[in-house]
Amino acid sequence: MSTALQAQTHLHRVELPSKDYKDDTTSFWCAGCGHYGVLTGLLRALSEVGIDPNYLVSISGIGCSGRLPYFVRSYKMHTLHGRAGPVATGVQLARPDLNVVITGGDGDGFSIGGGHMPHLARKNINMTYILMDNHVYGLTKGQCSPTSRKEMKTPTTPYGGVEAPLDPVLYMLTYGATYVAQAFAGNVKLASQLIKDGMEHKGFAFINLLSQCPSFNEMDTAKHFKNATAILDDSHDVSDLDAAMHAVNMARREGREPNGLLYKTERPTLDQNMAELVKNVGGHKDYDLRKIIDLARP
Ligand SMILES: Cc1ncc(C[n+]2csc(CCOP(=O)(O)OP(=O)(O)O)c2C)c(N)n1
Repeated sequence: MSTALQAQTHLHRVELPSKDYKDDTTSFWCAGCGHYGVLTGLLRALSEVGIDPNYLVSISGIGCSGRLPYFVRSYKMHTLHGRAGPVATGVQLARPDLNVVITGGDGDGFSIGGGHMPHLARKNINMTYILMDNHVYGLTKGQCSPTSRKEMKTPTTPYGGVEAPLDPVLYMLTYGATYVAQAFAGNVKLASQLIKDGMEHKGFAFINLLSQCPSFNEMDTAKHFKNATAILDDSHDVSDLDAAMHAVNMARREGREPNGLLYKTERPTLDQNMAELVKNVGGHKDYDLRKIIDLARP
């Protein structure tokens, strides 16, 4: 693998303290919401990587989580429910020099937006996706989400659920994400470290942050997520996909949540593959769609 693929060589960097990445807009989540931890972790990571806010684009769908871009000093787009992925893909392909970060909820990413997730991962679109996973629909007041525990009672499942929850990290490992990590949002040190590494990773970086919803999820409290934490130790081989899946399955079997970097690999990103294709068909100036279609013919 060429060294060009190994790091985000193009990142525009500055030196700013994390407080300077905070937008003037006052954050307005409920008291005790885990999403505050995600925001603090992100602001710290931005400062540690030294991302130039002029080259940062923060994109979300709809949800309490969807408000996050308001609070970050960056270009920002609060898009449609579940559609942050396609919008962010367009931004990234049009301007590969920008640093694109998606933040969104478990409903946004894995219910209505679930059809987009495999494609962001398999195409290896160069961006950081932070899932703010509170196991519930927060904004619309507590309906069950695809990551809700079966035994949870909600306005849409008053007797408890009848569907098994899905596992975002197992899905992203299977879909081909090149960086997959998870942490409890209250562990801001680990969360910011994983976000930082994800931003420096060239490719699609997915970070699942377990975030308590004190208003609508009485089961998955901060205490629960903290107690369920199983930190991956140094013996875990992050280059081994089977080991990553095994680590998740083993932790789950014990009712725990693996925390740390699960998997990391390198392969060309979609914008690199497209640039290569354009080069092969005669350069950008002579860009000819017919030639591309001819090349694609069997
Ligand atoms: C097309 C469409 N369908 C449904 C909704 C209603 N809606 C808004 S946010 C949301 C789910 C929010 O849950 P989640 O994505 O998990 O984020 P959270 O609020 O928990 O952070 C829903 C169903 C909508 N805004 N647009």
